[in-house]
Amino acid sequence: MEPKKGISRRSLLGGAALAAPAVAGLALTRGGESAIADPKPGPAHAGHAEFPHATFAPGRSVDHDANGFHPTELLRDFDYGRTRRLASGRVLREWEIVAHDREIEVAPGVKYEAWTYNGRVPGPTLRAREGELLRVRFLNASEHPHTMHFHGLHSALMDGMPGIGDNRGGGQIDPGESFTYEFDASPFGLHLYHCHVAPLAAHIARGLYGAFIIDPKQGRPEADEMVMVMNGFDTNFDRANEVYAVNTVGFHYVDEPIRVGREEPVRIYLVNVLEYDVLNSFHIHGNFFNYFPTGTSLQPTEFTDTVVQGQAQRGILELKFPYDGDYMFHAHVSEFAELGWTGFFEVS
Ligand SMILES: [Cu+2]
Repeated sequence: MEPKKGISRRSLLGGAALAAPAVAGLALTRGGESAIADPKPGPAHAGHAEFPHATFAPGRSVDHDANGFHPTELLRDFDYGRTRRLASGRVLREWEIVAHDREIEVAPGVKYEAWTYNGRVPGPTLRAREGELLRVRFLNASEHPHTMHFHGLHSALMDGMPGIGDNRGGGQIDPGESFTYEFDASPFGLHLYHCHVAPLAAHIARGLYGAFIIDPKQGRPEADEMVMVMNGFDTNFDRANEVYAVNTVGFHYVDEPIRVGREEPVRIYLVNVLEYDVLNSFHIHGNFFNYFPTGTSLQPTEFTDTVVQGQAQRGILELKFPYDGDYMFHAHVSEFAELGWTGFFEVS
């Protein structure tokens, strides 16, 4: 299908994102119209924009305030909800999630008509502890029908599937409707939630997803914890992504490297929600990590520097950085890396 707008995956891959960031904006144009970058060269940018692989638009960043969320803050932002103890002694944990339609900027100058949970993409990282009772009140303030489909153990009525439980208020949640999902926090591990209304690819790709962490009863060892949701954006709706990222904004962690301490334990909750591509991956430079697939065992299965995930696969990475310096992390699908899925750790 012919792209509707001036940006295409092919034109981006042939452009400055790969090889010529000094020509600010020029190679990112197609048919003479500016696609992503402003042709005005910007001021020298903080972070790593000077690296030759760099960024979509040197000197420019997205308007995080307008987006209403910031990928650097979102990285370590865990939503524990509200808790109270039931008469049985069990902890009840509750959240309120509202679906909104909202335009977001996924690369400098590239706007995307997203559908969001609580106004952000990815949605809030919901975090609970194994064995708790969880309640998620979902209000659909979008113009489209949606649901919240959680990965985990629960009854069919709580599955967020259109056609199941509609007569009891669940199933598909139409605009203006609400529903409260209730289920046990089980099993411990790293999970996710997403909308399950058809066409599914479109509802997920628009931004309706988030990470869902269930901590084991005994917890995990102290660490600098962060969430990385690997995603992408089909900005011209041709069922191929133009922008790839972790936590939505392409090259954000190149512009603002993730600061970590040398020899400090780091734990990454890595989730792949990417639509329209079969596989995604994570690779780190100059280091190795222990990998816990789905986080459902406390024993790692692999000590590696690269992991591959299909859609909805996820896993926990634990590592330490033994040396100071800047360490790249990126998809080891080179094409994704060159379209935004690249970042840096800054170790000191
Ligand atoms: Cu939806």
